[in-house]
Amino acid sequence: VNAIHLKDYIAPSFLVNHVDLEFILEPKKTIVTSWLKLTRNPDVGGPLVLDGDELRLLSIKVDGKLLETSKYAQDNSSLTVDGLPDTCVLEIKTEIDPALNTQLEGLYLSGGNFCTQCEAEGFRRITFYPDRPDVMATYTVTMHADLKSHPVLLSNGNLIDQGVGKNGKHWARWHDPFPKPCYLFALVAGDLACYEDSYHSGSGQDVALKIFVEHGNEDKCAYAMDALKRSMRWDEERFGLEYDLSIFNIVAVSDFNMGAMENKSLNIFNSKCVLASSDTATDLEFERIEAIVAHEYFHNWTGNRVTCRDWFQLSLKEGLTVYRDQEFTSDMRSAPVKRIQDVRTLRARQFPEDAGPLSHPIRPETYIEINNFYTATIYEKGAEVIRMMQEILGRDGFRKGVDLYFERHDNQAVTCEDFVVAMEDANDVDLKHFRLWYSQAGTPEVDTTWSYDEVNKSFTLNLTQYTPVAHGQEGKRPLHIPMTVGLVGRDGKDLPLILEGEEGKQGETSKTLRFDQEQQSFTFISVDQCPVPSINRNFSSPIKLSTTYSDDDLRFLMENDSDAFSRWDASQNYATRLVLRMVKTIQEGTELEYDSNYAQALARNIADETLDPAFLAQMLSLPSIDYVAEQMQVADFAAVDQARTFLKAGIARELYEQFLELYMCGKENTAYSPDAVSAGKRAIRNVALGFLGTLKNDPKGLDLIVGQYEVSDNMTDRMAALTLLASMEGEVGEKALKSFEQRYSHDTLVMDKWFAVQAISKIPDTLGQVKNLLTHPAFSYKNPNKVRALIGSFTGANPAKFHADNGEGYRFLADSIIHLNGINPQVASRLLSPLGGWRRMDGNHQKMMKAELQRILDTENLSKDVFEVASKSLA
Ligand code: HT7
Ligand code: ZN
Repeated sequence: VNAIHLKDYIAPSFLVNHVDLEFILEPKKTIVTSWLKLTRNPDVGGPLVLDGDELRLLSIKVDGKLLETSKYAQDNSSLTVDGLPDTCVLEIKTEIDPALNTQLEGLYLSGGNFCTQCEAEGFRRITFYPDRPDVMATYTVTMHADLKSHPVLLSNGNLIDQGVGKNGKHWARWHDPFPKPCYLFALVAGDLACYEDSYHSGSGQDVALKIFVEHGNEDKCAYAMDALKRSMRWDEERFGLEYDLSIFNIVAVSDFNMGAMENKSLNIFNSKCVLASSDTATDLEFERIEAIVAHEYFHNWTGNRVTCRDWFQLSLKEGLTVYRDQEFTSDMRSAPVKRIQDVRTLRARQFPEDAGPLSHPIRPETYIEINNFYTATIYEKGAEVIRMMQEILGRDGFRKGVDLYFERHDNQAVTCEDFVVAMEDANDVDLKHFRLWYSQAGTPEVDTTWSYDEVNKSFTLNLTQYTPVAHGQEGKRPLHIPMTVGLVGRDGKDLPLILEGEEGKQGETSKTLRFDQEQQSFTFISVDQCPVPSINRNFSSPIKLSTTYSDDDLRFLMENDSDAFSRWDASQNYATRLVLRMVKTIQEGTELEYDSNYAQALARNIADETLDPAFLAQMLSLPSIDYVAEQMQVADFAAVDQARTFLKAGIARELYEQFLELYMCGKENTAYSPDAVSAGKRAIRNVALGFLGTLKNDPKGLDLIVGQYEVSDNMTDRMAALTLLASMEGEVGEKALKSFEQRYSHDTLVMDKWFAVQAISKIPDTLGQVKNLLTHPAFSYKNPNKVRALIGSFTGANPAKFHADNGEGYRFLADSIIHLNGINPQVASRLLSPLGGWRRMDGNHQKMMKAELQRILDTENLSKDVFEVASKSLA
């Protein structure tokens, strides 16, 4: 299997100025004809090499003349044409079978509708083409289809002509005036309903907005549409970026490998990321829809107008666009809560990835299958790197850099380096050292100690950084880390900060230090009392921080830190500490003891009426089992689960009255609204209910849960109750699950929640239940949402069950991957990561996990996707 290397990049030998495409759409036999207007790239010699995958070549013509077979050569992944004139029109006719396409890459069918997915390398499954992002062309697309079964015909750009043909056929022609790489090409043909609106831009342009969905789902589009309009406005106001066409379409499909795709003016979405109503979507799903709609829309500039030179630069568009969507959500909702959620995701997904066998820098240097590199590192760590630049340059400086980036690179395919250079040039700064974040993998670990000098009234913070050797990368160097700190005085208020050497400056209360050596000390002067330092405020850098905080310090910060993120982080830190102490006790076989100090600090937060309920809900949410286990040398998921449950039940017992009151007082009699304030109120009530639910033999709590399940008028509350009930053995859980199934059996997206809630259940035989559900009529291996809901939730979100001592969780995952390898390799390989964590397990678990990885590798016809992840995981 061949690996691709960044160092081997060479520019394309031919450029494509314009593409004409014609599709005669039939489910089992679609004929695609392309006319490529080619020009030789004067800088590069060699023949024209086109990519192709699972295509049947019918004919090739050059400038209208049939090409003899001796003039071209074909293998199973390319078509090479030699001796072409420097400019010509190459006409290629191919045949494809969309009905057979279960990989969901290229042209495929979803619920009988034709749709495409071309990123990263799906266009080569439609026609022979230089399938690389640095070949940018304008497109004209003509499609013919059956009028009755496929009345809606869409592609990128503007509809320029359409008509009705013979034999019940019709056709449409679209033209996209913006040059684009082929990964942004899209086509949809189907029987779809349309939800319409319009947008009036700041400069006075009207844009027609349309969301196409399966008939019957029109009433679930309003929220996505509103999110789209707010995104368009926000991008104008925050970045001065306006939409550039008079039409913007979104199509929702049921079968989709990821969340959504930013094809120029024709975004295609997983229906899960569009459709929402109070009865079908939870608050978190509403929030996710808002963020994904925004993300795809923002790609119009960061990704489409300025795209990537090659796929090693993926974070150029993804990290930057994630950063933009995070900022959008912060502005739409609560900024601290958004930051907390993003850090939770980073710690849950990116940190383990960066510490494991698949660790890679945000600009990787090699890959086997690019689909495996749509990772938390490229996306989430990539966004953190952008955020650090904005922290270093300030908001205005960052904006100047972005402006210059667009001024220089509009309509170009560029590199991460080009982005950093624009930041430097616009601000006249040197980011040479900072660039290391692009090429060095691994999460830096920062150790801090501090001392207060009573006599000189000074406070010194000592920082040491170290990045562990990640897979394949030795010799880590210190990074340029922007470290935001504050000093909290005994009265709980921030002290003014004056750094030694900056005496003349007015004391701010938060300061971003430039920490760029292995060891550095920072001394603050005129500190009139011994403070508690608040370090890495707002998570100014994506690091693992190790401190010498006492329990008292953590409680103090939990109650006083003016930085909401650090206040929450102190709470997480403290709870993690407690759970780890209890794990030790469990492993030693001694009796667990409950420490009530943590609950008392939480109680003081509950009593603080100035706190936003959404933030309080975060304060009260304990760190996950995975997160705590991640802090151990040898992970023991069962013990962490037991200790965490013990702590949660202890807090519930101690703060029983407070939780009851939180639950009762938050009750609202108004109709459901998905806005952030209302969602925050539901969040805190459901957190309270979750605590009450941990108390066995508490009829009052159980009544509240059952009552909430039965009477709630929205999916957030119903799901919160069902999640608790599904983990209860016996009739009460079964009854609720049955009633939910009956109520929502007609709604495929809601049924995914029903699968997921059973897969994460704590009942003794969860795996048996999951296996039974594989034969449920609503389950299908061909639908990625179903696979992720049932198999992915069990293997990725139920660690205590997945790591069962008998190894049956591992066996189940390997069986599922082997089966899915033949259906959808992308989905199969994305399921693999839990097995890659074997190094952190004890010897017995290690052996079983490795055996399953080996069994996967021994499978015949293994896809590149699964091979790459499984082999790297085992290495
Ligand atoms: N840019 C999009 C990535 C994507 C994708 C990648 C591989 C295979 C299928 C895919 N579907 C979408 C989504 C985004 O980041 O906006
Ligand atoms: Zn994206």
